[in-house]
Amino acid sequence: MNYTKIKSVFALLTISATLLVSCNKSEESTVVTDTPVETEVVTPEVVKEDTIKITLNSNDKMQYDLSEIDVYEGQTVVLTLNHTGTMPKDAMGHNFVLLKKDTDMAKFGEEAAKFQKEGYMPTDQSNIIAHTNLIGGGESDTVTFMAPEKGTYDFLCSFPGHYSVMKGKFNVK
Ligand SMILES: [Cu+2]
Repeated sequence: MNYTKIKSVFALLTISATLLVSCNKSEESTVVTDTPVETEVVTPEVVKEDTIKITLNSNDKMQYDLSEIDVYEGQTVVLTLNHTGTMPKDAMGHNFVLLKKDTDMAKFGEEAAKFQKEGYMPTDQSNIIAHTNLIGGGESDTVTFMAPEKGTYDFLCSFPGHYSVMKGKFNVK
C-alpha cells in the first residue's frame, strides 16, 4: 500500500483504522506518526443512553447533595428529588426547578415566593423547563422531561430564601 491509500483508509474508517494502526505499527510507523490527527477520528463515539436517571437528595439543613447535574442533549431525564429530613414542607419544603437559559434566578425566586399556595410555583411558567412538586421530610417526587439543547442551565429550590444555597448547574452536553 502506498502512503496516500493508507491515509484515505484512515480518514474513512474508524474501527478498521484502529486495527490497521495496530497491525502496521512496526513496519509503517512513519505513517502513524505522520498522521496524529487520526487518533481522534478512531475514538469510538460514546454510547449515550436514551434515558438518564438522576437522584437528587435534600435535607433539613437546606441542602441539595448535588451542585452539578450532567446529561446529554435529547436524553429523557427522570429526576427524583428525595427529602431525607423530617421537617414539614411548610417549614423546610424543597423542590427542583430547572430554569430556561438567561433567567434571572433572584428575580425568579422573588416571584415564586408569592405563590405559597401553589408550592412556590409561579402561575407563569414561561421561565421553567421542568420542576417537581414541593415536598417535605420523608417525601419524594419524580419529574420526567426531555433534556434541552446543549448548554448550562440553573436549577434551584424555589422555597423562599432557599435558592441562595439550594442551587446548581444543569449541564447539557
Ligand atoms: Cu428548599
